[in-house]
Amino acid sequence: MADFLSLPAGANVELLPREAVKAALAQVAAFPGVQQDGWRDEAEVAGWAPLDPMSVEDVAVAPDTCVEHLELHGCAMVREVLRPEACECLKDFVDKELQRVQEHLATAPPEERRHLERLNLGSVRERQHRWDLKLPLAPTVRDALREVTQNLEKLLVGTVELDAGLVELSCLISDPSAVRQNVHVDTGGWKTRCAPLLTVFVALQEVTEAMGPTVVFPGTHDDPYLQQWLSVMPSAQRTPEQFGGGSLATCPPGTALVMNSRLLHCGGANLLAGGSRRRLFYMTWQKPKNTNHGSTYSILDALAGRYDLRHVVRRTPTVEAIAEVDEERIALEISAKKKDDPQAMLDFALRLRQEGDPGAVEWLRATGRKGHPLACMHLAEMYCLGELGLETNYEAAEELRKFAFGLFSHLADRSETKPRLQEFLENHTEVFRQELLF
Ligand SMILES: O=C(O)CCC(=O)C(=O)O
Repeated sequence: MADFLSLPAGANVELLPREAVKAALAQVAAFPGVQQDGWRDEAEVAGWAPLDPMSVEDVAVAPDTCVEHLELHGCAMVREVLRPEACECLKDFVDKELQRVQEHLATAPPEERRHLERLNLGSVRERQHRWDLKLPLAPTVRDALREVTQNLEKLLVGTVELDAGLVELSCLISDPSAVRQNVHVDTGGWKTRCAPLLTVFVALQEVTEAMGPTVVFPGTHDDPYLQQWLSVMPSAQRTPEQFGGGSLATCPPGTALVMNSRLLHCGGANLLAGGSRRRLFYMTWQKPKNTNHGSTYSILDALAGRYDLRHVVRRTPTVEAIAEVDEERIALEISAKKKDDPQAMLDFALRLRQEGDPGAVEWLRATGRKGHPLACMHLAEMYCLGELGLETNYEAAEELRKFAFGLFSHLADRSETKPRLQEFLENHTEVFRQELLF
């Protein structure tokens, strides 16, 4: 039993590659077609189209209406959150910073490249001609962060609360020839009690149709059926047409697109004919004690865990970091969020569990998918106790327990006759059929 508490030495951390799990899942579960218009009807009832822009004054004088709009549609546009001069300054800063990072990468020795890349660039989908540039808190960035946040203060406080943590600070850049992304969500979490993240994208120049604006699917953040369907759909099939076309977030410079992280969306194709560089400065806020697993968490390590909404909106001469932080916890969070070390992920998940954060369920599931038997055992225990939003379910607990033991034996088995991973998964379909690790 003592051996069982850790991953066997030499275990492959990509033990349960997503594709293999999905293949196993597809064999046991049949998903009916999506009701393409189901969520759009709701949007029409509101009478105020989802992407009809609000003004900064609307946010200040009628915050409740603006929060309701955001909660109903999962997105909202707000005009003039960043002044034109500030957009210009940040745009120049971003271009220079991207060039600096690219030059650095081009001259770095191959063994350092991967590390440098991870440090400075987020893992954006469809990387050709598209970058996710993590931003330092240089004065231009800091001032823009504060200006946007102050202008949206009541909308943010009304959704993620004043103590929300800053978990992303970055800029999406796409150049002509960038292809459209597949439709995706930034975080799942629809089966847990974990609140979604809130992302604010700010256009630093006009965004025209030819530049491949963000395409959003209003109302989809709240549709578990659709989210479940998306999670097993092959990426290539996730086209905007599959989900009813979507709405294009074209806009003048300085406009914010505020978005729930569970909303279906994608970056559009930046066309060679008529397109030009599109830069979206963005920040993501996390409601306290709601640590999602899915996000790419694009923020420089030096800034992670050190800024919250309360400090950023404060009318002080500069944006101050949180005075007292737990350095050890920040280090653990950074290492877990790289998502390549199942032990760090497990340690972080257990920390979240201790803190009463329902995100623990997502982190344990993700660590279980990485093949860590102990993550499955903790989940089993949480199903027994009905903890952090999970309903007590002894059958689920038993399936997870059996899976954990099976997994451990499979990992520990060094014999020639050991079944292939796919075979092992096929013999343990119940855990997938019941979606206990998703
Ligand atoms: O480029 C955009 O407009 C959105 C990008 C995005 O959704 C992503 O990279 O996850």
